[in-house]
Amino acid sequence: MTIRNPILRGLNPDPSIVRVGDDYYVATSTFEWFPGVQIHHSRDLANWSLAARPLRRPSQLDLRGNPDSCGIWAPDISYAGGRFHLLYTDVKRYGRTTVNGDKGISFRDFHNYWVWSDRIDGEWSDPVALNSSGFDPALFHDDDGRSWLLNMLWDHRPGHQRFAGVLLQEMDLRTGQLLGERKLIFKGTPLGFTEGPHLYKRNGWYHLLVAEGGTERNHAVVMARSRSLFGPYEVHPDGPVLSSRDKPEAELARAGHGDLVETPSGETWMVYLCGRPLKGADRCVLGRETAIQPMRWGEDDWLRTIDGSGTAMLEVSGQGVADTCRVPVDERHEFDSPALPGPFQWLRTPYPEQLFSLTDRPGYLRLIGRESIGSRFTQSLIARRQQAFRYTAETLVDVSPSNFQQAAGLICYYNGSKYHFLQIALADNGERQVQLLSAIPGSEECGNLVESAPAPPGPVALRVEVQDETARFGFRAAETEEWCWLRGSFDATILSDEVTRPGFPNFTGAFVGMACYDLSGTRMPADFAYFHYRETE
Ligand code: 6LW
Repeated sequence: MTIRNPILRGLNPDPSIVRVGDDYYVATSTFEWFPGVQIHHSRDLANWSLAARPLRRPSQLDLRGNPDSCGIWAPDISYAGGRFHLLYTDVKRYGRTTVNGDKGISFRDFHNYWVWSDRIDGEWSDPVALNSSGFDPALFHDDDGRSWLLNMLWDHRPGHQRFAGVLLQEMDLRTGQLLGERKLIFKGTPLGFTEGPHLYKRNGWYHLLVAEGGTERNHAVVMARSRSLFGPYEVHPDGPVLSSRDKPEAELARAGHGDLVETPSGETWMVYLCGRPLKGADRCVLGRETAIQPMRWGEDDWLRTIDGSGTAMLEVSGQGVADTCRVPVDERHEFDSPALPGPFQWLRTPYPEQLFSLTDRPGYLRLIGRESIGSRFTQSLIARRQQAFRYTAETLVDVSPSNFQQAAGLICYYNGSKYHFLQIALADNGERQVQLLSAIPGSEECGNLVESAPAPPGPVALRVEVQDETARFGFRAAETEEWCWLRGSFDATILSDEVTRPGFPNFTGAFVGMACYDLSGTRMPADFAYFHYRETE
């Protein structure tokens, strides 16, 4: 059987993996999207399905106010003492990256938490706050029964190395209390940007695995080892264990941020994040995705890729029976159940009832018009990840704006400064129009009205067709078959990690879904009869 990477197409970075018996679980970042953290399950490392989104309750998480691409970073999943343990960072402030290498103060706010559950799909505990010294927390359960918290250290001071290395501190696994002093056990290699630490013990060696080089094209998995938990750690003699930094033609670019798992037969596999830039634009519209490949331990007790080249592998042979034909996703949701279908998420708030209802009008997803597109608080936007370079998405919306401050429709969204929104709104003459708003970083902060056309009466079907770099938008009356296409095509690659205002993070990948706003504050309803997402590659 052949596994084709990425195993989680268009789904999320910073993977952490754990095996319990014959079940594997991978946890990934969800940023400002709610619920927090995504956990996928597999029994053969090839076929994966969504198993849980653990952070759902207001007592667990509130992302209102979090900046774009902040929120939940790099969860770490482990199993000890008969429980699943999940650590994660809630990033409240990103500040600016070192634009032009500026050496000013770099204040950022990272809060690390621990939650646990007896079952992966059970109710996870309320979070215990651990520390705020840096991001990417992880647990190491030593064979003496003690557990240790790792995280990268952030140094905000002018003229200091911002990625200041890896901290270690003992943690009481019953209470989450941190014990003793924190120790800096590794300062990183000249690649810099040391983050994503994980620890493993094998043959009396403590093996430290980190991400370095930054999450763009220089990303790498780096390892070091020591006979002592507290170091000193000797860096792998071959350099990065896995990276695409020197392989510009690699189909899996940006390879880094890994984690290891051992199979029941004793094989070691690594999950890691990667990016697949669009050929024509060198932009990752699918964001960073999760890949996996087998590794091998040498006689010298160092880990390497199977061929020792450190290359991220597009196809790997493994166990089990995989759907290697990789059936493109074709999902039509009719919203005929009181539960939001699995692929959909919303933004920031732990109170989804303020944004939508699946019961107010049975058979419809009712969005409640709230704040503007891009609001960091209460924005009615329900969407799913774009998971392929070519797809169509279609919905049918029944909405009657009564003033120019209200609109609803279909949205291709990355963040508040990067989206295409095909909305139904009122023109100055009071007639309903189909309008396309596009927000492009570096142009007008919140976007421009780039196209409009009279809307047909009654419910309106809205459609987007994305073919690699280009998107086109259409609409029709509910009872007709003929699509009316807006003039021209639009740049789909805006919705990528690489297009940005200087110095801001872009970590989420692109989404497609439904949105509604009502700036007049009367909470206008917009009823969506279905959402059909179909991949065409
Ligand atoms: C994550 C860090 C990283 O916490 O990006 O690529 C951050 N690595 O390890 C957000 O995804």
